[in-house]
Amino acid sequence: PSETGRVLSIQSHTVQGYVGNKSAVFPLQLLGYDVDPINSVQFSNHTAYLKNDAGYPSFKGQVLNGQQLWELIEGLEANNLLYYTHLLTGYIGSVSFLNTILEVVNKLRSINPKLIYVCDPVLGDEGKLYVPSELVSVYREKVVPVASMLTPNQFEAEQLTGFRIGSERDGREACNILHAAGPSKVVITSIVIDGSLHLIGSHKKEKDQSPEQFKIVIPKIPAYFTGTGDLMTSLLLGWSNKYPDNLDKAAELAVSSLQALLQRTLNDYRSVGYDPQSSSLEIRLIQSQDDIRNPQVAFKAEKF
Ligand code: PLP
Ligand code: PXL
Repeated sequence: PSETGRVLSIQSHTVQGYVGNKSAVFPLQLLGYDVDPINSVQFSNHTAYLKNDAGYPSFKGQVLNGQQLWELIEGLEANNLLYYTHLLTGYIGSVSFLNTILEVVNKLRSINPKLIYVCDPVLGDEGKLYVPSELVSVYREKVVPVASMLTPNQFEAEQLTGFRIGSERDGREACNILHAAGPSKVVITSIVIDGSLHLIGSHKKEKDQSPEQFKIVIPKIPAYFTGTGDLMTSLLLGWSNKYPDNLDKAAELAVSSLQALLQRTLNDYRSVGYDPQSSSLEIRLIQSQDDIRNPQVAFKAEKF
C-alpha cells in the first residue's frame, strides 16, 4: 500500500463535465492518493435539472447494476487486488446497487478490518428527494451503521434522523443522533442560516464521550454548481486522513479549496459575459489544482 492510502471510489462518470468520480478522483490524486474508480453510471453529461431550467435538457448513457458491480469486485479479488484503505461512495440510484455496496463494505473489511468508509448519503436537496424514496430507509438502517464518516447536507441529515434542522443547535443534535447510529465523523456540509451556509462538523473520538463539534460559516455564492458535494466529500476524505484527530482542520482546508474553486469558476463565467444565475456552472476543477494541493485557509472553524 502507498503511504497515504488507496481509495476505491464508486461514483458516477460523466463524459463531459465534473460530477461524481469526475470531481472526486482528480483531487484525491492531487492529494497523493491512489484512486481506483468504479463508474456506477456512464452518462454523456450530468442529469441535474434545476427549477429554473438550469441544467442540460437531456442525457444518454449506461447504468451499472449491482451484479455488474459485484463482477468487478470478484475480478479484483481473484487477483488479490482488493486491499483498500478507504471506500468512497456518492450518488446511488437504486436499492439493488446500494445493497451491493453493503456487500462491498463487508468484503473490503474482511481484507482490511481498518477500512474507512466515507459515505455521502445522496438523497436530495432543498426539500426534494432526487433518488427513489425506498433508498432512505436502506441508508438509515443499513448504510449509516457501517459508515466511518458521513457527509450529508441539511436535507439528507433530516431524512436520516427524522429530525428537522433549523439552527446550529439542531445541526449538532442531528450529528449526535447520527453518531449513535454508527459513524464517528459527521460533517453536515451546509445548513442555510440567515442567508449564509454553516458547515457543522462533529467527531466522536471515544464511545462514551460527547463529540467535539465545530462550525464553519461560508458565504453563499449566487450561482448553481454541480459536483460540489462530490468534490467536498473527496476533499474531506483526503484531509481528514492526513489529520485524523483534527476534523476541524481538515474541514477548513476542504472548505478553503472549494471556495477558491467556486470563486474561480464564477469569475471565469463572468469574464466571458455569462450570467452565472442563468444556468448551472461546470466547476473549474483542473484550473484549480493549486488551490487543491495547497489551500490557503480563508475559512476558520469555530469550536462549540
Ligand atoms: N456549495 C457551497 C458553496 C459549499 O460551500 C458547500 C460546502 O461547503 C457545498 C455546496 C456542498 O454542499 P452540498 O453537499 O449540499 O452540495
Ligand atoms: O453530483 C451528483 C451527481 C452524480 N451523478 C450524476 C449527476 C449528479 C449531479 O448532477 O448528474 C450522474
